Amino acid sequence: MVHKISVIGAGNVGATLAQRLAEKELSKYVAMVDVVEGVPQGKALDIQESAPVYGYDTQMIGSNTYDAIRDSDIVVITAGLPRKPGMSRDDLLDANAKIMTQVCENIKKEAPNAMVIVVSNPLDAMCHVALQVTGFPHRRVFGMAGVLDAARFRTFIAEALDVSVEQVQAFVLGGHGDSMVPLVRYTTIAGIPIADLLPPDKIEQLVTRTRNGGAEIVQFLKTGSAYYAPSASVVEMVESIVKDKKKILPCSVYLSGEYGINGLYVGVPTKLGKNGIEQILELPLSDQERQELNVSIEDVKQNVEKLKTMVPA
Ligand code: NAI
Ligand code: 2OP
Repeated sequence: MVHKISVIGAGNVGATLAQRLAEKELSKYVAMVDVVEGVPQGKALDIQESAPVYGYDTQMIGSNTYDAIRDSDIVVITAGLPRKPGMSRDDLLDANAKIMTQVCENIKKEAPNAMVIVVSNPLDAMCHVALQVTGFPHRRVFGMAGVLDAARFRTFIAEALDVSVEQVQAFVLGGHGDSMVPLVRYTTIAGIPIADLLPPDKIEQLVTRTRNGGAEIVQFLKTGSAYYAPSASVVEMVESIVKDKKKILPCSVYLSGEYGINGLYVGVPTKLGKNGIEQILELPLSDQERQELNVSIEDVKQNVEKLKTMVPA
């Protein structure tokens, strides 16, 4: 157990995440900060009052000011706008870059030793803002997306084969956008390659559904985007750090030459432990996978280029 985990943004993802963290007792304190007065306080109290029934001793803090996150071990950023039907994640760039800048200035001041997990979209570009504003080492600033995208791919595969989702392993590379790259060749069911169990056209359908997984939920909800699977995905990352499990998880990380990419946040397999990103794993890619990754990288690069005109260096 660590001392404190803080969640910035007490909206759908942030509050659900705070609840899940509290229930797992991964830290003594879970703090939530939001700009809307009363919301983090009310949600924190509500989660606290579930503790006697559910059985946990995590202490909840809700606040509109950043002294609440002082000395956090981990800070998760979920502050920002979610997309609405018809919007892409990239449409959030301008507004969320400004929110992210303000949030990260406060994290730098109040929790200078924290690990920062970015959730706000567009994810990979927001990681750049977080790195630039905090000035923290690369291993302490990374983003959640691949765990969620892989979880969606795993869900659809398990459904198609009518097998336990626990036995489906999958990896999704690249940026958290429509051009993400579900890696079919590295996807297995109880160790059996998916290509041995499903025909190519069915696999292609599942890949497409995964790429559109976020939009599928937005179409249903209409007023916001997914939050149950996203918050569960952050918990898997936090747990790997807190318990030093060293799980291999896809995270958006700053690449310095890996996969031939320099100075860009992209989703790749990483080892996640008590020091944050402890290793970046370089998988051999086929020509087609490489091509698809290049398309995804270009999309991330375009957002980062746009950021340079918005966020002061
Ligand atoms: P939401 O609208 O329910 O919650 C966002 C919260 O941020 C609101 O409570 C709002 O008051 C707060 N906020 C706004 N400006 C703030 C500031 N300056 N400081 C502190 N709090 C501030 O949205 P939701 O559904 O929780 O999504 C949050 C973000 O996470 C969105 O950008 C969404 O696109 C992204 N997301 C990313 C995922 C991923 O896989 N990386 C998955 C799901 C959501
Ligand atoms: C998702 O994939 C909105 O990025 C978020 O659901």
